[in-house]
Amino acid sequence: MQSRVLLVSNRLPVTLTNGEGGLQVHPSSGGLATALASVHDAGDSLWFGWPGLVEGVPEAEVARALVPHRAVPIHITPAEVKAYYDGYCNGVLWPLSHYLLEKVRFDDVDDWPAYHAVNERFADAVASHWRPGDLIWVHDYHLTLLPSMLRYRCPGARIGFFLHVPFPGPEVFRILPRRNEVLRGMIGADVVGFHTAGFAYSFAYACSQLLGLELSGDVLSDSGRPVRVASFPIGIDADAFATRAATPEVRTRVEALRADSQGRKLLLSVDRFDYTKGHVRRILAFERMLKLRPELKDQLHIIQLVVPTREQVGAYADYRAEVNELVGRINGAFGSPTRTLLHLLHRAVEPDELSALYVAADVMLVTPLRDGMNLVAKEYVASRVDDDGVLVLSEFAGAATELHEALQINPYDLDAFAWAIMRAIEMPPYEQRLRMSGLRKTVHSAPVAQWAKSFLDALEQSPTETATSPSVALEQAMAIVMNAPRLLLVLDYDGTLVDFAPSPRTATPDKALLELLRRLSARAGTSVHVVSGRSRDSLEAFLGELDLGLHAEHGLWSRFERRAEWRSRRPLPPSWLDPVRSSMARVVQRTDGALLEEKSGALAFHYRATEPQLARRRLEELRAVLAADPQAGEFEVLEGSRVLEVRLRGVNKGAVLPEILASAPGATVVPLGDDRADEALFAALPPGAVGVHVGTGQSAARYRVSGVGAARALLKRIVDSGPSTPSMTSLAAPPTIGR
Ligand code: GDG
Repeated sequence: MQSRVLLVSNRLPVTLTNGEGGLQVHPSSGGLATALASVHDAGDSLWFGWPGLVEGVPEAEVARALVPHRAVPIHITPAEVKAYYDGYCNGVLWPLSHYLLEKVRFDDVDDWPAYHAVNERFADAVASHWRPGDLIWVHDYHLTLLPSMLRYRCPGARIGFFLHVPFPGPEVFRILPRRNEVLRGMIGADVVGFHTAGFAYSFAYACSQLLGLELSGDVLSDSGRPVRVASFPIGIDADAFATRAATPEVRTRVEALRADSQGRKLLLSVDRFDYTKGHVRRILAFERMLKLRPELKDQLHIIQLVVPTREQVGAYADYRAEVNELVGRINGAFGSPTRTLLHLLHRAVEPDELSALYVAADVMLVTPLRDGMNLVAKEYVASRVDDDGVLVLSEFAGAATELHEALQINPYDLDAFAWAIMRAIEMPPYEQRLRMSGLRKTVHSAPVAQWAKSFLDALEQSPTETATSPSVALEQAMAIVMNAPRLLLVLDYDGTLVDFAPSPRTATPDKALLELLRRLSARAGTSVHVVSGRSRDSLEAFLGELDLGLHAEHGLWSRFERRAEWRSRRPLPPSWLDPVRSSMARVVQRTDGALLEEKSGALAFHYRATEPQLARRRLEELRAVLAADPQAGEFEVLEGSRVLEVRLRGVNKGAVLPEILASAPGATVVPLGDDRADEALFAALPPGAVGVHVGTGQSAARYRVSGVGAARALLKRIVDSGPSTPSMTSLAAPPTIGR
């Protein structure tokens, strides 16, 4: 691997504090920091992230202190820590990803703007260091918007995104009010990685259902730009854990721990004090077990190491209180004045101490309610150099997809959970060996360095996008556009002026859009045309009262002025329409959520609301039927965003352009479009035209903006640069209903 890597995560691998001895640098703890260390230590990389709150130290000094660590600080204000980190990251995205919906705080109005602003700050910093050829690797749920923000800033960049937490099932993800923004942010990457194939599938499904993207194999198509979605299960440095487990320092600590346990079996758990980690269900399972087998209380010593985490987030304080109360209850009921049954150690420990705990534990309980992977499970296994010990593992940890020889449990099923703990305590040595040797093989076979390498290899092999001009170039073009004596705006409708809606019929123009178009068409020297795949009726109903040129069915029909007659470019109806309509109608009838749109020279099979697997099967069927049609030579099949359209051969947006250009000679042409259908328009543009692609997809357009909001903002600037017109209130699109 030759390229320089720009690593980006919320936290830097080192944290700074400003104490009595001046600025101090400490290593950050946690799975992500350890995992990426193998890439960072290997050489040519820079790491961008938050160094922690270092108040009272000039930013330049902080930056200087981080230079030896090849780290670039991104500063976050105390107010942002509250709204971005505690609020949106850990009050919304974290509980939602772990299916704990009652913990999600949806209504804090400051959280989302802060999340967006911090992502923008990261984007500016990374973009200012990026050089062509660099790989950018963005990590985790704190930075979901960053890949797309970088795609606008760094033309042709290779961008990877890895999510360390679960991607929830699509029905859970749909609850998130900003779901589309988050998905659009992530698909700005070339490779989007997850710990399991299940998470990858849920993400692809959500993109398909909510954004209308097509999935083929493990590649999503963002208007033709491939986005690879795949699983890259993270590993650990198993050799390092095995080596540490055998050192004399660790062995001495193990002896001490065993002496403390006084011949009782040691049951261990190690987790951040986080409600996803399942402490409550685990303690309830102990209680259930001890009620079933009270004699076990004298044979066990239970240690739960709970590492302090996110102490300022409200939901965590309630959780800590609940756990403490349960611990009191169980020790009260089953402990004795001389021996504590369950020890809750509320602190972080040194690596040697952690290793000693792993080695001393007869049974390890890793039982989260949900977990992206869970490295603790793997670390315990790697530390069991004698092939003994038993791992009890929640089936809801990503690690469960790899660690088959663990005793897997459902933490919600208390009875089965309690029985599994008993089975672990009493497991004969030969079965322990059998299981543990299998587990160790798995953990040693996929070290963490290999995880990083396979992700970066996939990223390096991803096709590079043709470099698109960044926002600076668009600004220069806008200066020309705004000063041009004559302007010709050629606008697509769906996906450009309005957002994707559950049904094409519901994507009606809102008041702000109608006002924007009215003012654009009234601007001196400006002609506005809308070229859409929609039918005449639909365009007439949506935009008929405005002074626009309208072009329906990709330019098959045109109406150059308000109330003028529509004229068709070809004789209609085409001969193939009836038989093809019958074949398509038969498929639609058997496809939940699909609908057939009929136009004069085209038929469109819309499947925005169809379950993606079903849609894929029906599309295969439909393609085969159409290819075998005796009149196939007369029509062409075009696939767009969740739509397959059959239409007259040779009708496309590029074919209508010459006539539109002839209606405004000498004008500067500004076309805007988001879809594959708009590429025919971009390909046919005269020199000097300012083609603007809307979104992150692949495009021949020279410029791009991020989405419908940005497209409208650009049009508003054009309006405002013309002779003065009454001011508008808001141009923001209202939230789309349903999807
Ligand atoms: C996220 C995802 C995913 C813990 N206590 C101490 C300590 N640790 C270390 C462990 C382990 C790491 O922290 C925890 O990693 P996990 O994977 O268990 O959990 P999260 O922090 O929630 O991590 C998770 C991970 O990202 C990686 O992608 O697996 O699903 O939630 O390495 O050893 N280390 C020390 N003292 C402690 O007291 N030194």
